[in-house]
Amino acid sequence: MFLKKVLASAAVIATVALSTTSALALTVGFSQIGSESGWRAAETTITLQQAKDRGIDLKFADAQQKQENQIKALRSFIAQGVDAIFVAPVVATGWDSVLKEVKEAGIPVILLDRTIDSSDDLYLTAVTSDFIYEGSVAGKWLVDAVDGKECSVVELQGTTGSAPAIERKEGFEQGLAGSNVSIIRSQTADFTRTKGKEVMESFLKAEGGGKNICALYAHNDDMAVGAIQAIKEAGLKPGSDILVVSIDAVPDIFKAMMAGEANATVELTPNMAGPAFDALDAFLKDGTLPPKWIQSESRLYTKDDDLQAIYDQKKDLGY
Ligand code: GZL
Repeated sequence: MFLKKVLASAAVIATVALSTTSALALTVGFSQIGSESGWRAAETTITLQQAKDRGIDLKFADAQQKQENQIKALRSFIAQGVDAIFVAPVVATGWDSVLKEVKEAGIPVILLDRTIDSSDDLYLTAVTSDFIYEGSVAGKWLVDAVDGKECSVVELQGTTGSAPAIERKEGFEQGLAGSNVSIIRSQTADFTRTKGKEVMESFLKAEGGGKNICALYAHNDDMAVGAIQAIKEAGLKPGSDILVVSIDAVPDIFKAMMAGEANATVELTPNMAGPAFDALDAFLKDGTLPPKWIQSESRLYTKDDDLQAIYDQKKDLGY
């Protein structure tokens, strides 16, 4: 009888301790843009896994590419009393009002993979790449690839009004400066494969079936992969008749490069959550303020790299 009583009370103590621990588990609201690209699918997978590994209760909200849904999600996170908010802002403007509400609620905000035009006192830090640098790497690669010759480029832009679309365009133009490479057509395809194919079809039609087009620059690999399909359907060889350079370094662009259908990509890590959670931990633990920008690496991959090995390393990351 005595032993039973001891075991019962030990079970009670353990339950209380566990519930107390889980009650102390951090709760983070994550407003994700959507799943418009393979890269973003990987970012979501990695963020969910990072939260799980760290024992964090992650409240996930998919905005289906709409800013109003993100703003609603942020207000819901305030109402839920989360400890912190991560947001991947679909566009760069229109955040001041809701971020002031979040600040008044005393909830730290971390931006993932995109920046905003708001004052940086409205967020703890932004974990992103340097979009201008990415664009300039792509532009310089193309200038080298055509070796001084004239080259007419068509450009597939990312989501209109998003920081990566604005700055990858700016960086690419900087990379072309002083060369004989010029952009003859430029239009958004919203970072998706479907629209990348559609817009590339319109470019091909408008440019003599593509014979006037020397190269394609796409702000992400997904639009490039869609455009590659359109180039092939027009009877041309992507990667040779029309050079292809893009950004993200997702597995499918390595498949295209191995098939000779794409030429270069600039890597964007999908693991923005790791540095974000680390910065949040330090801030909540002892008030350590992170830099306002935590920059992720950007490196160029071309046919000179071990494409199969890189594909094998990336293919299981949730793209
Ligand atoms: C860039 C990120 C972009 C990716 C695209 O940091 O916001 O959004 O390059 C994605 O693939 O749609």
